[in-house]
Amino acid sequence: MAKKQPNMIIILTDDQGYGDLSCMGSTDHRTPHIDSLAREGARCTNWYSGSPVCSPSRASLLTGCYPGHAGVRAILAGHRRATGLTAEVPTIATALKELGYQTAAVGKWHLGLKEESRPNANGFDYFYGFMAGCLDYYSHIFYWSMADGRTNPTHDLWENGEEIYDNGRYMTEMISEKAVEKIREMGRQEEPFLLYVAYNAPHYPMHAPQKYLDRFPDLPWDRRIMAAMISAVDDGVGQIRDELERLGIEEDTLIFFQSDNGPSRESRNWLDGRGDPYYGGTPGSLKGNKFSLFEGGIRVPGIFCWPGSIPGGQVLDAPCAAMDIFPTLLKLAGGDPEKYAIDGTDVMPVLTEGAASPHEVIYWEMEGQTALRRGDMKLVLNGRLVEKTAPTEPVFLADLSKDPGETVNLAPSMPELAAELTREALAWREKLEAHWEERFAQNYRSLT
Ligand SMILES: [Ca+2]
Repeated sequence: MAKKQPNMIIILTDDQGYGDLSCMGSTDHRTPHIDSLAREGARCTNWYSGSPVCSPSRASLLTGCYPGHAGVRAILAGHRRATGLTAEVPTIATALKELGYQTAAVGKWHLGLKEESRPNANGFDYFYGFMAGCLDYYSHIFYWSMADGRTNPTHDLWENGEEIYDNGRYMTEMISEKAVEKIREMGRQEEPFLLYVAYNAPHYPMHAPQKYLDRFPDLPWDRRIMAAMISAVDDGVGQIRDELERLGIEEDTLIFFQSDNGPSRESRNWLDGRGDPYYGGTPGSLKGNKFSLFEGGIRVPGIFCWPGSIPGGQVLDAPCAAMDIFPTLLKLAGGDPEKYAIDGTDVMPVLTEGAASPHEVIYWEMEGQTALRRGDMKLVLNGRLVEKTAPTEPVFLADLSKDPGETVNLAPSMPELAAELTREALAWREKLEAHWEERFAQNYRSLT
């Protein structure tokens, strides 16, 4: 019999492509532990992130809102005054804490560095990790903005509000170790826990210890480092599961796994000085990469595992999104999603009863791009494939049931539907812009 209020573990990977797990069809990666979550749980093949980039995607996951309703619509800066999420928009940690949960976040935050945007100010009792967008895996220094001269390299490793140093250790292993430690500590208490484990792998810089590289001796170098970084995460997932088993709380604990956005082709992935795109990650058969509102940028692996409560071995194709995590977890904890101004919906009926998607429409926006999915029809306005490129078409319409790779633009042959969906997408965007202007824009004008 599972505990009345289950423990919940959210595991997030960073810039990990739809195709880069063996359970998602990869033939050259090996991810046995993540695959076991899928085998013993439900693997969602139409799971979506809230955004094709880091910060808005995380904001949507943690708040249950579209990024524009959560107050985070762009990749946030990495200096220590950087604005981001504020307590004005509650996170799932805030909500579960009110229901008696212990709450902890381990790994990458990327939702702001100024005091009121930090994890401890947004519902997490405990935080260990870093708060900027990425970091050197061994020195734990944020080097991202060096080239533009605006930000100096910044050391970025924290335990709650205190800066700590642990130079030379591999970040992925540090995250796994701390996650296990927190499970051991929180799992022994009477109160249930929420643990958010946000790996920064396989986000650049592409670093992996030799022991993981040695697992993939025959792959080309760019693919090999990607496989090694994900393999290190996979080991961590195994350690997390082992700890739950050791404590005998597997059936009391729901695990959710997803990636925050599609694979990055940014040239800064690659340290060979040529500045050319990196091809180590793959969206599988989907089109587009990180930054794109085509499927490759936003459709991500989504896996739920809760032995005894969510039937195992399921492969589900109902379109659902990261914003659904907040209401789903809240309801399981005995809370009422109706009390929160959110955009997501409880997806337990999808996971346990084979129900259809609770969403008639799901929307996305990223700078000049706007997109929606209604049923199997997907519309992308000004869609681009990667960052800093021109849109491929002003209006792109695809039927994902027949063409998940968005290869054929149906807009010319279905002009009425294309026009109708365009009006709908633009009306949503207009409303969101007005809401943003009224509620959040000022926060960003002063300090980003
Ligand atoms: Ca990311």
